[in-house]
Amino acid sequence: MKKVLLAVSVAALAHTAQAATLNLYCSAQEDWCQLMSKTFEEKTGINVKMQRKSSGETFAQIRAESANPKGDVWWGGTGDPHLQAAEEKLTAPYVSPMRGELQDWAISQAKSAGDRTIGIYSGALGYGYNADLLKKNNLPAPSCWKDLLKPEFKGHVQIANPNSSGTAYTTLATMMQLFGEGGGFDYMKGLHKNVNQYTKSGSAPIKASARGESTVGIVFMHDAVKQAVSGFPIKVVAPCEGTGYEIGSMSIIDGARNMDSAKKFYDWALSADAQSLALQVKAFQVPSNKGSKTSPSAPNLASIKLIDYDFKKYGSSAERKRLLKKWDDDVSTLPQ
Ligand code: S7P
Repeated sequence: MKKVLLAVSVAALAHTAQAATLNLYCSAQEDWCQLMSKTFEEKTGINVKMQRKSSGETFAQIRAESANPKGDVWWGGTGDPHLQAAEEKLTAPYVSPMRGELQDWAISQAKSAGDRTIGIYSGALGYGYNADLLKKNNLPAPSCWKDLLKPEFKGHVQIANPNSSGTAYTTLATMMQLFGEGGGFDYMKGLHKNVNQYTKSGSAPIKASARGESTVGIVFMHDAVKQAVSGFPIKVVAPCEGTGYEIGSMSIIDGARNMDSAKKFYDWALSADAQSLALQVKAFQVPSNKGSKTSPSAPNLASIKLIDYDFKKYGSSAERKRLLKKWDDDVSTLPQ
């Protein structure tokens, strides 16, 4: 009898252990996604299954799986697609007890989305260039967005595809806000002439610059700083006309199968300890928890000319669809 009871309790324990799982969709940089997963797993014993995909790709996956959700939490990636997911009710409302520790901009992001998402970090868009390649090609040092349209930069600029990448969608939306819709699309068309490749991931262009494969990479400035502090000859530019920024976000997926694990991860990911892990992988975004550690290498947002980014407009599903279609039809099809 004792043996039977023991077997039953061992089976019950195994079942509990199996049930403690978290399916994490991660849209920040790969090494940060891995560190967050591993640390959470060590702290809680919850088994984390993590998939890293760019922001636009993750959004498309969550939408495609909405009848039978497979993910529990979407952590990281630009805020616009998180807002679009909230609007389409693909993500679930949740008010974390950690909210009181956050910056106002992170809470505003939550409030504007009916608590279906929240800000976890912030960062300004810009670009970086390989100073050695610039010199080798006799190119003038760029300091403005418009410098990247100069004919001598033909074949020297890399940016991601805005359909898959949140970084590139932020760039598209930033040009609309800096130069107006007509001027913004003219800018994207001019840039297209100089682009050597549209990558899937937003940070890939600056990695290519670091490796000496391409001169300029349009990315979030913190992604360029990461390459510079890693010893590559990358110079970071905050464009003279001003620039857009992101509120990197986190959301719980509506219908998450592991809701308890999802809430545990969500609360932990908002803590100062979890957010301070970023520095271990040279992730220099501005953290949303006021008590998190920051680095002197991180771009100082207060010293950058930031636009008043319209998250409501550019975070709406209809506007994203419209802009991406126009980019697909009018820009990506042009000869280079
Ligand atoms: O690498 C960090 C980061 O720039 O990546 C996120 C980005 O959206 C993910 O890449 P995609 O552009 O490919 O979507 C940003 O949120 C984050 O700051």
